Amino acid sequence: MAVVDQLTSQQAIDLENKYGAHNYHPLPVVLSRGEGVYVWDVEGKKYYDFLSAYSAVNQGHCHPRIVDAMTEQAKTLSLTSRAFYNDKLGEYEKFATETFGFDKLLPMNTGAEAVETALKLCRKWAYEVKGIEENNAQIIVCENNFHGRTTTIISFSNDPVARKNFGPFTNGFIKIEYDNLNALEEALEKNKDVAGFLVEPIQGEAGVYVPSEGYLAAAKALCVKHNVLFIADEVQTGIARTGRLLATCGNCSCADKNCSGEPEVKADILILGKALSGGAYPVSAVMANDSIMNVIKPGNHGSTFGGNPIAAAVAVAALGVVKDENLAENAQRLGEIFRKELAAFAETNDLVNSVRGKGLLNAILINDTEESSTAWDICIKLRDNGLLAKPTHGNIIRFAPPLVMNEEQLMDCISIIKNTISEF
Ligand code: IF1
Repeated sequence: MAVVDQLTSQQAIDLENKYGAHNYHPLPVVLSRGEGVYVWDVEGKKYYDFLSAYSAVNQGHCHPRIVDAMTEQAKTLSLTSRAFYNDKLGEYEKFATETFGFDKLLPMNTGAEAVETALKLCRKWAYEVKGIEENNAQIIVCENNFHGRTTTIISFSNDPVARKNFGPFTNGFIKIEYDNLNALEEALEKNKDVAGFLVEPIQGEAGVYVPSEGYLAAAKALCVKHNVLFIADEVQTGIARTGRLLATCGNCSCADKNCSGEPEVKADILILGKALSGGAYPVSAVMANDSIMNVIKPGNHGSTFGGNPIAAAVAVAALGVVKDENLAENAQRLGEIFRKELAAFAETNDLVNSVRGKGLLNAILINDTEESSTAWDICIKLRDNGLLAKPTHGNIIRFAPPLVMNEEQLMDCISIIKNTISEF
């Protein structure tokens, strides 16, 4: 059988199982096309995508403006490496730093690489600006974090599945409870060598765990007091997902009237990935002001593909879509409808305990144990009914559709979700 023939779902699954490493356990659906909020499987069945590739496809699948920018640039110049300048990178860096309110940007490709970059930047700043003695810098992280898969990043994960038999690990991290200001204050007061505090504004993998109101602002204030860098991993929460351009608002240009936000939360080091490209291409970035970013000198850090012309053109288009289509506002408005509807449903349904989230990053808690297969079974039924979502742990289902969804589509999805769960 030639690989170019259209495979059935089962054939595609069999190929992956036989020839691919088994590092995932995908929901059994084989997708071959996407447009906006929809994806289609190889048999032509249409689904609402409620994962958005873990919030990478905020702008919707195959957004024409992003695809055009990518194909145009691919035909013109794809990669120069950073051994030479290219005519797209500077333009992108200007646009992105102005959008998010930072002096400088360091371009990378994946989220994990950007987190690594932020950690290196923070350590270097600690030694060269803050004056911590070399090799002593500590970075505070949170329990149940998810920041990626590299050896250093899993060094401070507490997920046994992600860590087991991958040691030895990297030192220099202090783990504290998330959403606990006392724990942060205590860690800062006990250790004079703290360089940074790395935090997700909402913990995604932990099950869309939204911290208490005011937590991030107070944490930032503690960091300021102790001359410690506040490092926001907005790989998942960033780029309009939570109803604002950033969950740590910064120079928010989301034009959102509800953006009382917590503007004083602005990160010292901001980490973006995923939706920075609208899911079209791996693009990640670290942003900071000069007093921090200028510790990085030629040769200190880099990447063959980081800042390549396609990535730059794609990111400019992807950020343009977020602005011009008011995706932050839309996520804010639809998110409120989604949570209101599902909270009301939870009142009447024994299987759904509660709904939580911000903007269009939401999750429902299923009334069963983490070891149960209930959430998985519901996701299979949702698939049959035309909506794709993935459980996180055994009893949480994450709902994160593309932000280009309209209200009518959302109401359609809400009835699919309610009807499916009612069938159980
Ligand atoms: C996988 C979760 C989501 C991230 C934050 C950095 C990264 C991620 C806050 C690394 C990546 C992903 C990767 C994906 C599963 C996933 C995930 F369930 F694990 F938590 F999105 F919800 N910081 N998140 O969420 O970015 O290197 O992957 O580009 O399979 O590992 P990356």
